[in-house]
Amino acid sequence: MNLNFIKTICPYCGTGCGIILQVKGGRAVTTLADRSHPVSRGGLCIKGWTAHEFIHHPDRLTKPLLKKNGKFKELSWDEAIGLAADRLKETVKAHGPDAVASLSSARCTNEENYLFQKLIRAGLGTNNVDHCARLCHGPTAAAMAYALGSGAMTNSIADFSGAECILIIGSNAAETHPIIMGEIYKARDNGAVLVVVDPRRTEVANNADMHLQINSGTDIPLIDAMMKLILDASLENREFIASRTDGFTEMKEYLSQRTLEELSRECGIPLEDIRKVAELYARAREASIVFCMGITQHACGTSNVYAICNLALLCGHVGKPHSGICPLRGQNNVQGACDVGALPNVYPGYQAVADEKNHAKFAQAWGRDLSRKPGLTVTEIFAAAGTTVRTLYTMGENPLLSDPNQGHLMEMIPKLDFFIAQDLFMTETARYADLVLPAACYAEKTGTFTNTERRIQLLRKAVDPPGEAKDDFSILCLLLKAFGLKGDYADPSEVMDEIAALTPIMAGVHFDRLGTHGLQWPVPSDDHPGTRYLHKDTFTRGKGLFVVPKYTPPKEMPDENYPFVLNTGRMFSHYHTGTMTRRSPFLDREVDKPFVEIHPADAARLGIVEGGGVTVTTRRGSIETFARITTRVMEGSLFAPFHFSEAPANALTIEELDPDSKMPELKVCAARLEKG
Ligand SMILES: Nc1nc2c(c(=O)[nH]1)N[C@H]1C(S)=C(S)[C@@H](COP(=O)(O)OP(=O)(O)OC[C@H]3O[C@@H](n4cnc5c(=O)[nH]c(N)nc54)[C@H](O)[C@@H]3O)O[C@H]1N2
Ligand SMILES: Nc1nc2c(c(=O)[nH]1)N[C@H]1C(S)=C(S)[C@@H](COP(=O)(O)OP(=O)(O)OC[C@H]3O[C@@H](n4cnc5c(=O)[nH]c(N)nc54)[C@H](O)[C@@H]3O)O[C@H]1N2
Ligand code: SF4
Ligand SMILES: [Mo]
Repeated sequence: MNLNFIKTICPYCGTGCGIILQVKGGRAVTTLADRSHPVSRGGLCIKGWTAHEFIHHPDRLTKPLLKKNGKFKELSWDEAIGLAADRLKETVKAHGPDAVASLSSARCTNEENYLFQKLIRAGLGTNNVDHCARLCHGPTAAAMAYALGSGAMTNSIADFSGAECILIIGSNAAETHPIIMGEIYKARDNGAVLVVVDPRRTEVANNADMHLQINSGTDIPLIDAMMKLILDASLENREFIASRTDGFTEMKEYLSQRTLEELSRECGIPLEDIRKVAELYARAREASIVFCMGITQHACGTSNVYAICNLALLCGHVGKPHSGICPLRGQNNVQGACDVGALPNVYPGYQAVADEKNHAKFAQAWGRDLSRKPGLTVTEIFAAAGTTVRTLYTMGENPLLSDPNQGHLMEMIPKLDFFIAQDLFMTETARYADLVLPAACYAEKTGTFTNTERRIQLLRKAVDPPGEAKDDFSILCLLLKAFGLKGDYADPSEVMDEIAALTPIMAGVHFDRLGTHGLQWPVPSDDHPGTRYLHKDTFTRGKGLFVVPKYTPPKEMPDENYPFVLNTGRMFSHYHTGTMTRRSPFLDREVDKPFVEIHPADAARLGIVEGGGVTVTTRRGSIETFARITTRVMEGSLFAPFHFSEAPANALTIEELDPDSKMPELKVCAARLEKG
């Protein structure tokens, strides 16, 4: 039997590694690493190596399904599309366009996300389109766009290896961005100092020169103290501050209001350690800050990111090679989904909906009158289910496991008049849907994904979708036609040409230019080679802006009844809600059941043994899981991954929101732990 080797992109994290799917008899049988790939260069992590394993799983959805009397029945695509379009139109007619809300997908291609938001904006007339970026780097996008003019990672992955100092704040990159971690280790091998700020002693922390084991949610006091110490030692970059920034006077005034002792006490790090790190960062010729969910998933997430930007501006560590502010984007195409407008307040290319010029431009291009009102965010959509939001359409999201306070979602989703879910599998969320549309996975389609360093890369079709499943592109084309919009695109490259024509940062992006290396936006014209790092001579907004952060301690702190701090997140071998990784035999063998990390002293006190059953309870709910006794967590702290539907961490989490970005405080709430 013939073997085919198809070069494509890993469907998991935002590193965007190059994989080669080996296809035999129409089935993807092996995944190989692509040595010619500019980022991964022949490396992959365990999830990449097994990226073929879920593709042909018998649980894949193969037919559209409609729920009748509580049971799903198959129906034809014609019926399914007709029904979806009718129900969406009826909702608009009866309750107005804003009664429809939608979630697009960071797992889907740029072209699919573009078509999705076009359908919602031009077809239905609402801006109610959002996606999981809200629960991820929403605060980053908000803060960096305001302070620097662009919400994206400023530098490239290849820049890490040349840095002299790398601060990793709230990122467990060794497990969550392992190939990028390899570049960071390269920097360390070249002599760089590696400092990790994390309440847990993660694998990254184990491999660092210094680990600041901070109290959860206190990054602003820590960074403020660093800035004060840098100023006290006159290590700030005066020339950079004078020529390239605004707001420094206000920043100094703000910093003068707190004492170093107070700040050190608050974050739990001795002043001498803070001083050492501050000096290492400020004195380095080139220094990068890497951050992720430990920074963003707090009720002061946006301010946390302002604090990071302030520190980089103070030392002039941005706008040059090997230095920068580097939010590691999470999902394979979360960068792209944001870039092409799957957000309620911006059209493709971050062009604000509220700006009259943009409104006119898109209304003309799409030939429809568009809403001027920014739409609802993920967290607001579910709060409004059954009242102002009547019909929901989700593509490639599993909010029942990924949104905070699952119990609330279970209560709200059934209040909808109609719910359409489009996924590869019958997820926990899809089970609540009225209409389920079976979608093709990454290996079954073409299009582009944009990785964390803004690199737009080609995805190539390797195998056919199972049964009657269709790629999201084809499903969206059918729906667009049902709404009288253009739906006869020959292929995704034609959609990219449309995106390019409307999106200045991607104006020069066309499929025939993407080759094996892709292109890093901004690509303002057809002959532009792409951009390795942003803000070179001037910030996208002109001057970089110091912004005084608003520190709020975590909303729910431990007390007598709930004495533990519960932290949630990820682990190496599983990915999010587990729809794909838990169907990979290899990954499932690695870790096949849920767990919670507990400090040995707490375990001893409560009589809990390694691997023993425990119950974790918060004011929202309770889960039964298994104990992992480890000094990775501090005494009085717990850590639970959210990959396991049988012990959903989000049954426990709090909905407290960051007012600036609507990010929930997923990293801190108060919990109780019991044996059994
Ligand atoms: N294996 C795997 N890889 C993934 C994913 C996955 O599900 N599995 N998901 C992808 C996605 S979408 C994302 S967004 C990224 C996320 O990647 P990461 O952000 O690296 O992952 P998390 O485990 O959510 O959290 C990172 C760290 O933040 C720390 N933290 C918690 N609270 C605080 C705090 O107050 N301050 C500081 N400084 N640190 C804190 C946690 O202890 C944790 O070690 O990973 C991507 N890669
Ligand atoms: N407690 C807690 N909760 C969290 C977090 C945390 O750290 N702690 N992190 C948050 C973060 S950063 C994120 S990014 C979110 C992630 O939240 P989600 O995006 O809801 O999680 P995923 O499991 O990635 O869900 C994606 C869905 O898309 C489907 N899918 C995959 N490929 C395709 C495709 O090509 N087409 C279609 N139609 N469907 C597809 C998958 O089967 C899956 O059901 O979770 C958030 N929730
Ligand atoms: S690092 Fe991310 S993109 Fe690379 S193989 Fe692993 S999951 Fe895939
Ligand atoms: Mo994420």
